[in-house]
Amino acid sequence: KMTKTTEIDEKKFRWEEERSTDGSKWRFLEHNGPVFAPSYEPLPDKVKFFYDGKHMKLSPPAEEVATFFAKMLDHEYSTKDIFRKNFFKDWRKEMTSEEKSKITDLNKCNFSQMNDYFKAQSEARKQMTKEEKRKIKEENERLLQEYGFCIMDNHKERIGNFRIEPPGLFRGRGDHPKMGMLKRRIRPEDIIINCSKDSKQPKPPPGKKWKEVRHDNKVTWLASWTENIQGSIKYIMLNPSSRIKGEKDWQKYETARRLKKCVDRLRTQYRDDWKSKEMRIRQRAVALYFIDKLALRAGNEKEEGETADTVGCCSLRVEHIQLYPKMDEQEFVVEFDFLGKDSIRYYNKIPVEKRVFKNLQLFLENKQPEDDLFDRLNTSILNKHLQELMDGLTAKVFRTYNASITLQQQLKELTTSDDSIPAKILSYNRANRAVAILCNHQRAPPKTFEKSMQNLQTKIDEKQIQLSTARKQLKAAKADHKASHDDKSKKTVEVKRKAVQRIEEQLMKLQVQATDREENKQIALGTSKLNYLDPRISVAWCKKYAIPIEKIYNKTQREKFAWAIDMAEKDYVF
Ligand SMILES: *[C@@H]1O[C@H](CO)[C@@H](O)[C@H](O)[C@H]1NC(C)=O
Ligand SMILES: *[C@@H]1O[C@H](CO)[C@@H](O)[C@H](O)[C@H]1NC(C)=O
Ligand SMILES: *[C@@H]1O[C@H](CO)[C@@H](O)[C@H](O)[C@H]1NC(C)=O
Ligand SMILES: *[C@@H]1O[C@H](CO)[C@@H](O)[C@H](O)[C@H]1NC(C)=O
Ligand SMILES: CC(=O)N[C@H]1CO[C@H](CO)[C@@H](O)[C@@H]1O
Repeated sequence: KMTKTTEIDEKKFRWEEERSTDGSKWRFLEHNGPVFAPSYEPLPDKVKFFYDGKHMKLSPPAEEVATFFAKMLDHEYSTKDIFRKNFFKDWRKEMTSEEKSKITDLNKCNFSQMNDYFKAQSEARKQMTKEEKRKIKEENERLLQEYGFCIMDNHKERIGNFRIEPPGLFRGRGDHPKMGMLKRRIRPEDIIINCSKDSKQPKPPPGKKWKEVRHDNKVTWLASWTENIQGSIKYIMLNPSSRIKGEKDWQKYETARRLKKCVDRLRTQYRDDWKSKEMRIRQRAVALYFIDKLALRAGNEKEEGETADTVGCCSLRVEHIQLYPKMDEQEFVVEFDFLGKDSIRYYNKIPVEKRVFKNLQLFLENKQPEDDLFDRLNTSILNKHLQELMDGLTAKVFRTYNASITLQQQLKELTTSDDSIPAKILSYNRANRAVAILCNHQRAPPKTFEKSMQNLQTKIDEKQIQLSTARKQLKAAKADHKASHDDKSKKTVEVKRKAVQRIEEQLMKLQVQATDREENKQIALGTSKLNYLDPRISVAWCKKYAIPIEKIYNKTQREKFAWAIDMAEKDYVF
């Protein structure tokens, strides 16, 4: 078992930053080595090889190489002179001296039983039962989990090609002069391992040794060997997509997690700044409060002016807010109404702290509706200030932080362990919706909304009729059993009871789906899911409640979040 990612400490995190300056590619590399091709299983005795018309039992090494040729009998290669010549030469090297002296002419070899045998086997594979297929899938999954990942610095990374190719006959492109040569089996003794000194080094198979173990952090290969045909060096490397793609995403959420650690300090500071003697500092502090509390955008200088009249926090104008010393039962209420990014209306009424309210009144003094609310502030000033507060901090980090922490809290609040899977997924979507509302990710109801709701309702109605029929049948069966008390009627009762149960479950699923769709009418879940929610929270939730990940992430999303899915920690806390 590998060291758990969470155990990799802060030190290694700092290495990450140093590493770019000293030319090394990594500071820590741990993996379990390659997966070797399964060893050769001799053919059953009934599968015979004939030389010059006579049966001959081959030694296992010679037989193995013979099977490579036998498998290719139907292929054009096996008729080509160079291929046959190269094969025969290499095959003879694997033979015992007795075999060598007997087998001198490839044309006298009869591989047809072997060929038939492999054809039958491949037929059988196509006819495999579900159970057999499942077993194979499980075994592949086990290998993937054990060998398919490495830890490079503080990342768990997918390895591209951790399985070593099985031996066989070299084909090459076109009329390659080496075609037909034996591509040797790669053994542990051929493998150079590259990993870090302080990692758990991969173990060679029992009784075997690696050729060498190196610790070269200037390269990203995990293992290498020299293949025998061309003499070229082969490498086991990381899956190219995982690191480059995942790293930026991962970093974004790590930054948000760093904000979590220092947000209290920032809050204390901006509250102090509300009392500053300097107007520019007060404005900055109130803007920061909005960004923190309302997940407002800073306001993108580029977008403003050019496109529609959209604003962000720094570019709010007097006309965009209304102050109410008292509204309904609440004091110091601010009403926001403006067009935000992508011309989506932002409308919100929230009570604010008294000092914020007083400051806003001050900012509004002697101003016209079209004047800037924060006349001493612009986006670059605010962003610069954020940078000073915390490395990498932007308004977006506040959104990411608030969205992720809200999802985590909501999931905890809404999920009930005894719920069915559909009910749990409804809870998940509700938690996701809470975040989308927070981020103001609204949408117009889709055009097809009414129609698809109607379709769903029809299905529900049909299911309900089906259910009442099934219940009647169950009742009748029970009555029948009461009268006769025989085994047959008892069985019928059981069958009918199961049917009722099944239909009830189906009905529940449809009803949950309808609720979900209705609640989702005007909210776009995709944006927050893709951009603001630390996927590790969702992955951990799925793990914890045994929900298949496919239920919450579709294929594209699963690819984007592969880095988080691979890490899959049940007790991950944002
Ligand atoms: C090869 O052996 C099979 C029997 O296993 C036989 O039917 C076939 O005729 C043989 N082929 C040749 C070319 O001798
Ligand atoms: C996130 O935003 C909401 C809504 O504005 C706010 O009430 C809440 O305090 C924020 N949560 C955190 C942890 O910052
Ligand atoms: C923001 O304000 C600062 C200081 O007043 C000024 O130097 C800078 O040019 C302004 N930036 C923009 C984009 O308006
Ligand atoms: C997955 O969902 C997103 C919305 O979040 C959508 O844009 C995308 O097309 C979906 N992809 C697939 C393969 O269904
Ligand atoms: C797989 C492998 O061996 N990778 C590198 C390990 O380190 C040596 C140098 O020490 C490199 O030459 C290898 O390419």
